[in-house]
Amino acid sequence: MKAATLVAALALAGGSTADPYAHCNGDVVVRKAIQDLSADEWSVYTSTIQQAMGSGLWQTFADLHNAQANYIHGQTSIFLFWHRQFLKWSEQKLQEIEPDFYWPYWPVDRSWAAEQWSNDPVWRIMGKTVDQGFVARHTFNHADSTTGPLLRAVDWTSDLPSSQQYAAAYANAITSGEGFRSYSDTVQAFHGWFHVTMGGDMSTMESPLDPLFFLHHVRSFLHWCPLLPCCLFVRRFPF
Ligand SMILES: [Cu+2]
Repeated sequence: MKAATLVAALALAGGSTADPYAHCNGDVVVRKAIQDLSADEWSVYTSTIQQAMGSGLWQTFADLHNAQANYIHGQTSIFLFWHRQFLKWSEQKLQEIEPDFYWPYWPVDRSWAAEQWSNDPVWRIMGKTVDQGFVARHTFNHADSTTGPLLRAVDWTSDLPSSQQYAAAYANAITSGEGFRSYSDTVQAFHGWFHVTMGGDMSTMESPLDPLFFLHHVRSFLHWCPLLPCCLFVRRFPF
């Protein structure tokens, strides 16, 4: 974070400014829930990803994640740091295709019960599978690209971590004195729960092949917002 931004953010924490985003240097974008995208934003979102799948860029995302897998999960590094940078870098690569592209998020923690998230409208775009296995004939079926067909094996009966659980992890990391390492590890465990529930490609280290990866990771990072005052809104930094 730029020093000037940090100073202004601290001032914000003290409630001394009327404009809650003035400290974001005017370089502001609203990072939206996927259900809130306009028709034009949907078009940008889908067409950009489809182009990336067709060009091989999308496979590059998954290959990088896979190649680094041993270093970016578990205890050898802090999960949130690497994955935050990964989201930002991949977003910038996609903006080279379409400058108006931004990662949206899926706030599944607010509708965490199985009967809620399994019936979310997002599946009309993301390709809900009735049977286990191939996700056929949907927006992001990239069977004709270098990546091969998208695979899912969703456990439609599994509840997911709730906003209350994410909030408790944050509070507990502070009150217990265990700090950010503990918080990051808990968020990593929660996000792993999502990966396992979706199954298929999402349960492997090639999980960025599935656009669900990005929808969920952005949501996971938004729980970090109390530490990063501009995180929902600023273009350049961070999530
Ligand atoms: Cu990962």
